[in-house]
Parts: sequence; structure tokens; C-alpha cells
Amino acid sequence: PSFFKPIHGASPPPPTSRNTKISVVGVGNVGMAIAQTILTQDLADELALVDVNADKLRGEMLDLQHAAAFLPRTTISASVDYSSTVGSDLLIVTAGARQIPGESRLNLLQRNLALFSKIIPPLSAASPDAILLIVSNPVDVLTYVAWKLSGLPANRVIGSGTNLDSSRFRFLIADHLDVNAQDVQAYIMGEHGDSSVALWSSISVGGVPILSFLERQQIAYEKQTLEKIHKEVVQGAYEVIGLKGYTSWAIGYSVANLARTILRDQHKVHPVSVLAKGLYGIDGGEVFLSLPTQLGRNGVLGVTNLHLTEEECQQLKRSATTILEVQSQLGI
Ligand code: 6V0
Repeated sequence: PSFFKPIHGASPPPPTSRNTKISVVGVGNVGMAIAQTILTQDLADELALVDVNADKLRGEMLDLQHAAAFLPRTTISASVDYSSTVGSDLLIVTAGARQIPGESRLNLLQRNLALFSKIIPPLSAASPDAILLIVSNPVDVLTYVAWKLSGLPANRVIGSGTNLDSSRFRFLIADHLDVNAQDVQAYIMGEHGDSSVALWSSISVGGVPILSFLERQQIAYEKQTLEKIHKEVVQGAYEVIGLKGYTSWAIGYSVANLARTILRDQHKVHPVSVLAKGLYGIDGGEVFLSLPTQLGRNGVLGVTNLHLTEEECQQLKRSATTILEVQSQLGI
């Protein structure tokens, strides 16, 4: 029974455009931070949560549903079954095995590979038109794995990559110069991890290129300060994990920001992990790493053609080699 009565002479509803549906796989710290940011920012009509832990999953779903009176209207569902994700526009994967003390990164990766071979095929089969966004670590290798397992075209498989690292970078530069982080244009490229590359040559604040400004003003080129800032970016995640056990809020905002650009077709540039073969001189094989990428409703629309210094180019190639070495040990 309808709660509302139709008014006199009302016409039948027009053919509606479909609801926007986002699925989040893995409702741990990261998945839930992403889910709640998506809800508060009104990015989806439907939110489907998936995890293997049925009790935690139902608990998280109810907890979010109970906020309905304070949030934009979103239908929230939760299931251990991937069929609940059918027809998604965006699939976000945060499921991952945690490192056991003493376990090598490679062993952890092997376990995550086994996990992904269970998760990705049913996900992409239920939503063959979706954009697949990988967050689980090591994100670059797992994005490559997800691309292979999903059968989706490369433009529709993206890793959250250095979108978060770049935000940490912008925050630290802004803090150092006492400006707003949103006015700082600065990118971290390459691997989301130890071999990431800070693009000092292209940093600008409010349209002013920083390095040439400092040189023109004959302010001492603070190379050590710059290197310290990059180190802090790389150490950032370890520091937060050391202090609170995991990272969640910044990755939640970072991924919601990507969701907005993709679903609202914003054509914005984000440093995210994409198939980099043939770009920026990366020619060693099929590798996903972060490049400044224009994103929209069709996923990757293109990669920007930034001018890199010779040193930055070499660092980026080294980052690609690091990822490819790990990939070659996987046997896929
Ligand atoms: P967590 O809190 O352990 O959550 C992982 C969740 O995955 C748990 O709820 C599990 O039950 C669930 N899970 C395990 N197996 C499956 C499966 N087969 N299907 C569905 N769900 C499953 O981890 P947390 O949320 O802290 O981190 C998740 C992942 O995100 C890890 O790999 C992190 O390293 C990674 N991060 C990536 C970042 C990035 O910038 N790319 C940033 C932060 C964390």
C-alpha cells in the first residue's frame, strides 16, 4: 500500500534513469570509512556491503541504517553473497588478509592473490559494466591481479594508488608553507609504497611554480627539507598504523573523492594506479602504478603528459621495476 495518495490528473512516472549503486567488498576499518564517507557525501542511491564475516557485516549495516534520519536517502544492503552487488556502477575492493607477525610481504601477497581469485570473478560477472577500484594492499600488484581476473578493459580497473600519498604530500607542503592544502598542486607518482616518486619539479602553490620561485628569490634550495617531507609521506601510513593500529579516515575521504569524480563524470585529474605500459618510458611489461590520470564515468579517460626531470623519470622507471619484480614471482 502506498503511504501517499496521488494528486488528481497525475501522469505515470517517466522512465527513470537507473539508481547509482556502489558496492564495497570488505567491511573492515578501511571499507567502513569509505562507506560512511560515501553516505555523508550523498554519492550513491544504493550501497551494497560484502564481507565473509556475516555478524560483523550485519552489525555494520544496521549501525549505518540507524543513521537514516540524519543522512541523504541511500538503500543499504549487506550480504556474504556477491550476487547482492549485481548492477553496480562502482565496485570498491578493500578485502585483504592481514600480515601475520614474521610473514614476508610476498607470502601475504600470495594469500591476497588466493583471496582475489575468489572475489574478483563473481564481482565483475555480476556488474560487467562497472568501474573496479582496488584499495587492498599491495595496491599496485593487486590492481594488476584484479585486471587479469576480471576480464574488464584496462580503463575500467583502477587502484587507489598514490591518491592518498599525494594528499599527505600536499598537507605537509601546505603545513610547511602555511597555505591551504587545496591550493597546493603536487603529485606523488609510482608505487603506493617505499619506491614512490615525489614530483618536486611540478609543484605549484596558487599557480606559482615553487622550485623556480625559490630559485628566483634566491632562497636557499632546501633539498633536505624536501627530502624530509617525502620521507614523512612514505612513513605516514606506518606511523598511523603504529599509533592507532590501522589507517581509515584519510583513505575513506580519498576513495570517496575518486568515487565522486568517476560517478559524476568530473574529468578531474587524480594520481591513481593505472596500466602504465608504454607511458613515461615504462616499457618493461604490464604494470599498474600511479600516474596523474583524468577520471570520469568511463574510468580512465587519459593520463596527463607531465614534464619530468631526468631524475624523476629514472625514479619512476625504478618504481615500475620494483613492482614488476614482485609480479614476476606470482606466476600469473
Ligand atoms: P581489516 O580491518 O582487516 O578488514 C579487512 C576485511 O576484509 C575484514 O572485514 C575481512 O573479514 C574482509 N575479508 C577477508 N576476506 C574476504 C573475502 N574473501 N571477501 C570479502 N571480505 C573479506 O583491514 P583494513 O580495513 O584495515 O584494510 C583493508 C585493506 O586496505 C588492507 O589490504 C590495507 O593494507 C589496505 N589499505 C590500502 C590503502 C591504500 O591507500 N591503498 C590505505 C589503507 C589501507
